[in-house]
Amino acid sequence: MASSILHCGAKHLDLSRPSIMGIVNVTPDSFSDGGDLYDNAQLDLNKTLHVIEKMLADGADIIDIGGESTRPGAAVVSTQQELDRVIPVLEAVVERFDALVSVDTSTAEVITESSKKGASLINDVRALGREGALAAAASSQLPICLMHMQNQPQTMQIEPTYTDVVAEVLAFLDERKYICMKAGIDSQKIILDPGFGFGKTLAHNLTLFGAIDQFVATGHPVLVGVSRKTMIGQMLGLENTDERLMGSVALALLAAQRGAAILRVHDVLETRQAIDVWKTTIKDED
Ligand code: 8Y4
Repeated sequence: MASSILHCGAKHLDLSRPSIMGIVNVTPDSFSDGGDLYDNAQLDLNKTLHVIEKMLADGADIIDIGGESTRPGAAVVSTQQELDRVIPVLEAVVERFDALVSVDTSTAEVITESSKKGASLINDVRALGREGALAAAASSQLPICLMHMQNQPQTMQIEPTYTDVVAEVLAFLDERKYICMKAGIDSQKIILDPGFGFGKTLAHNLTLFGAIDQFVATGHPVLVGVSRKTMIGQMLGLENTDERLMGSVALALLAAQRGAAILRVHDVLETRQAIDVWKTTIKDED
């Protein structure tokens, strides 16, 4: 069984109920919601803090700040650019709010600097595969989310291929977890994520979604990120990301019911309400 408290530096996360991670993209070129925090290619820090304040009021447990877009075709960011985007927002949030901040990064320097500036968690779509990231994460002593991706963001959606998608994703995460533990990362601080949409067809995503219980059975907290993704567009025949709210909330709720510990979402209020009505119906069964 996963422990019900995740220690995140000076703070902690209660895992006895599903946690909501609100997405904050500090990139001018993000797929779904990037850019709206920008004015003339300049991040509006005040607007960003208002968005975050609302997410926290709406019931977010964690704020996930990312400075690199992983959309296929998105511009490559330098380490300095990523630091310049993420660190000021992290510092401002830590100063103003008593919130858990997760930093969505694969870059060693960003991991190290974020941990010094009060980040509570590292979220890496490359599962600490980049040069120096493993050592940086180990030194930070923060919890780390290891996500599965086939190939690289630029090429991952060209022709995703698996013999057994569930077995391969589980094996990849198990190997990355073992490498983390050898590097000195506490097993209790490892969060696993199948990586919906990262080098996967709709069929792969659906098979993985149906196997969430197998990820939960590892005993690690499981993070699920499906919010507004293409898989929902494909299921419902919706091109526009802003039409994917209901599908996103439904899938998040299903993931939580299947044991997902952390839901990474754009729409915090709606997801919180869905989770809360579900929890109310099972209160007496606890
Ligand atoms: C519309 C909306 C279309 C969003 C595409 C997207 C995950 C993640 C992302 C995830 C973890 C995204 C940083 C992709 N997804 N981190 N990050 N798990 N741990 N695309 O599933 O949201 S970014």
